Amino acid sequence: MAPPPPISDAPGAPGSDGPDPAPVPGGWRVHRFAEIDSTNRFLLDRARAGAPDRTVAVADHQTAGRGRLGRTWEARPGSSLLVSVLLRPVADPGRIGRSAAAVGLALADALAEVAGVDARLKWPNDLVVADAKLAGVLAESDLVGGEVRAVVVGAGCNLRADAVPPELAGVATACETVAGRAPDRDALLDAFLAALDHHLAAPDALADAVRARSATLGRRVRVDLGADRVIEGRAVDLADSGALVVRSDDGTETTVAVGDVVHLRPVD
Ligand code: BT5
Repeated sequence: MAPPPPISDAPGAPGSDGPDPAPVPGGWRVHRFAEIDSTNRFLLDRARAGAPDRTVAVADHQTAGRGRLGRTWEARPGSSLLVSVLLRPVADPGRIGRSAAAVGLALADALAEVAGVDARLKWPNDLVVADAKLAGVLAESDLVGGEVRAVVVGAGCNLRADAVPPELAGVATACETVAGRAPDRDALLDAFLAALDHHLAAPDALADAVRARSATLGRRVRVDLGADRVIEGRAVDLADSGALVVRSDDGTETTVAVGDVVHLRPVD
């Protein structure tokens, strides 16, 4: 029997927002775009229109890539992996955080396998190499009357060195910079979707896998909670929900569900 085609070769509606493409192994339906505003925006609209679990969008370029909290994601055309996945069903409230964790972990697995890059997970949703940001993950949801109908998780990962916006040189990095060359984007996408399939099938193993790859656990951190609230202390645990537990110097433990973290001591 012939082996299944790689996911990246799937007949895939290039640049299309027509019907969802036929599924490939793993059940992924991959929409491909040369250019789009945001793959997350596209999949949230598809989600509201009833698109199925495991619909995927990949773009060479985004003109309005989204970060968290209204921030933007920027990358030159063709320099990055820009991918979003739509996940259903989402009955339990912890699912959004877990979906984001599964995506971050799957991307880290794929980077190790295909690019020879050892990326760590910086809470809540970054992939870093020696504290420089290699990739960012953004989870958004389709909420109807307080009920989560679908989660869309997007990841932007810098492959070529020119993916890094010039103003972020020094705080961000790319595969080409850390490994000497940029991996093939479609090979990385295939490995990412295969790894995501694996993590989604084993949700009970997810929290420990995230802890094992965490760049944040054990570190001294400053957490910006928004509204001028900042705490400082040691990151002592990751709750199964994905929340970060920070122990301040006076021993108080705070469980942080949403926030931005600064790692205060350099990596060993
Ligand atoms: C993130 O937000 O890191 C989530 C980024 C998710 C992007 C993907 S691309 C595919 C999908 N479709 C979308 O529209 N979005 C997702 P946050 O933690 O808020 O970080 C945003 C910040 O990262 C920006 O304010 C910049 O400082 C920085 N940044 C922007 N572009 C970057 C890049 N190429 N490399 C490293 N850092 C970058």
